Amino acid sequence: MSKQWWKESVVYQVYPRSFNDSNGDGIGDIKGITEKLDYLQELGIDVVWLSPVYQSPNDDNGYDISDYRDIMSEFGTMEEWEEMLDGMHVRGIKLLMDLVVNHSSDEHTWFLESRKSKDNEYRDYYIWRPGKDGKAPNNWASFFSGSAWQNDEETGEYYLHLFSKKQPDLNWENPKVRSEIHDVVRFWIDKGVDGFRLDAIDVISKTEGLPDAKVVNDDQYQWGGEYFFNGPRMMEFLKELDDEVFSKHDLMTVAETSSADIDRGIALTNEQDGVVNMLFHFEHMDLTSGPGGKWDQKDWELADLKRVMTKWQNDLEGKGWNSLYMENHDQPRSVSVFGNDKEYRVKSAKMLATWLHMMQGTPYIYQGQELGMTNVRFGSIEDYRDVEIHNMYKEQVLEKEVDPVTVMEKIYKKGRDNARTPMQWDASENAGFTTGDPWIKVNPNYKEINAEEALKDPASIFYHYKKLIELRKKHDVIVYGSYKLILEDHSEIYAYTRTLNDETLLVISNFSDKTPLFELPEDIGFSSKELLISNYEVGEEDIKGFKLKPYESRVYRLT
Ligand code: ISL
Ligand code: CA
Repeated sequence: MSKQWWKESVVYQVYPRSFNDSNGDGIGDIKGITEKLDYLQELGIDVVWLSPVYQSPNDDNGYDISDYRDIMSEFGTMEEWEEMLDGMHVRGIKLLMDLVVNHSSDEHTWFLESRKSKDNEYRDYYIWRPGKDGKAPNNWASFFSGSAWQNDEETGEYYLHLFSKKQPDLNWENPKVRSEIHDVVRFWIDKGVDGFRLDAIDVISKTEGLPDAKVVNDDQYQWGGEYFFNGPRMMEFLKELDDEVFSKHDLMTVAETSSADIDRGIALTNEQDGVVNMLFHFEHMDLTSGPGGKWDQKDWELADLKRVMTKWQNDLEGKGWNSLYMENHDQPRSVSVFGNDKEYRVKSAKMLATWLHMMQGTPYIYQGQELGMTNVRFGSIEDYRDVEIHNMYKEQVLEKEVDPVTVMEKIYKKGRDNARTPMQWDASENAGFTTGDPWIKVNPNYKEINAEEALKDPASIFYHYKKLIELRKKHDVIVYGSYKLILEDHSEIYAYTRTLNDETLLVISNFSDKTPLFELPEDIGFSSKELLISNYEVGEEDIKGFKLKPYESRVYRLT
């Protein structure tokens, strides 16, 4: 397996709106990030993935871009962005920008032109169709509820928007659009960025004719995924982007692909003719969703988590590369879903961190994950800010007359604002995030859970992450070792090994508040053992068989 810096790195995701507000307007900003670079350096991360900071009307918090070459006024200026980048580079931290090019904002000049007339030179930058029998051109549902089509008065035609109606899909079939996108990427490479995260990149190519989705229930709009996920020209478009731009530089690239299966993962990331370095698949995140999507919720099972993670570990080995993540700005807090955010919050957050970081792939930490930040339950829908949450709430409560209490419970479980409450810096008002009114409320638990406390406490989750990152730099086996699941059928313990030459890591995690017995499989032989990290005090124990404490995790290095 080839050695690469991006395999050896740990990435930290910053969601700028919620990270740190430097000027008291209640909105996190670029200067706010620069102020916290020492904090990131202390943690030891190698790369920052910065969610979008481009000019945007913020219908979807920057994922609706109105100018790809300018910084959002609320976030600061290009000079401040350059200072931030310099501040990162001086500290040995690299920067990934978010590339959101499946769609733009409807306030982008391309779209303002495009909507003007059917023969405008920008018309074909977007996907316009006449209506059918006074209705939308097809029955596709948007990711964010309702129809994926919006009728536009100017010309009477509809435009496609897989996300919000302020996020019209760009028409990648048009070579001019693709070359504009290449230019945007070059612009940021010239400014010195080190890579990109490719937003929703598995929906850029739509099936010709945009066929109606299969009708599976009596909803007005239906899921058309089979006609826009992994569309016929997706790999060709990405290959072109790689050939023309990415491959000419030493970049790190990661594809966000909510639909990817193993074959797609290999096609995207293999080192021969792949198009990106690694991908975010969603299979483990989807364990809490039923067939009806994210609002059709169910409980996850450890057996399924083992099956999914193990499949990606084994099947990508030597053929592609994993991103390891349990959180981001679209997902609820991992300690609230996969751990225990009450009595065992600290223990289970450390266990999850260890369990994830010891796998094969590049680990991602989402801001606040290193503090064990938790989900939030705001009392009123008015306290929520996310367009996805509001669209769903309106559809369910106003149109389908579902009981609002039921809908709020769904939001508490999976709403994206769980991850978007302000970063908890200290115990002062608004968690030290802002001196003004925060754009979204702070999680009320900030007095207990915050960075200042964490930095004072050698046993904090923060220092546990720091140690995991340090271990990664010391032991090649953590980066390059091959994975093997052990104790496959155990209902509480998730254990695996990583092996490189004559070194084996033994990673044992208890995913329960019980005290199950760990029994070492007989075929794991060793002459000496070294405990690399744990979340409880561990004595000189015989590891052939021992009882684990609630959410205990340990990593041994066996030689
Ligand atoms: O998180 C989801 C829904 O809750 C996913 O379906 C998500 O919308 C999808 O993975 C694409 O996400 C990305 O693009 C969106 C943006 O809203 C997300 O924040 C971003 O991560 C549109 O740009
Ligand atoms: Ca601000």
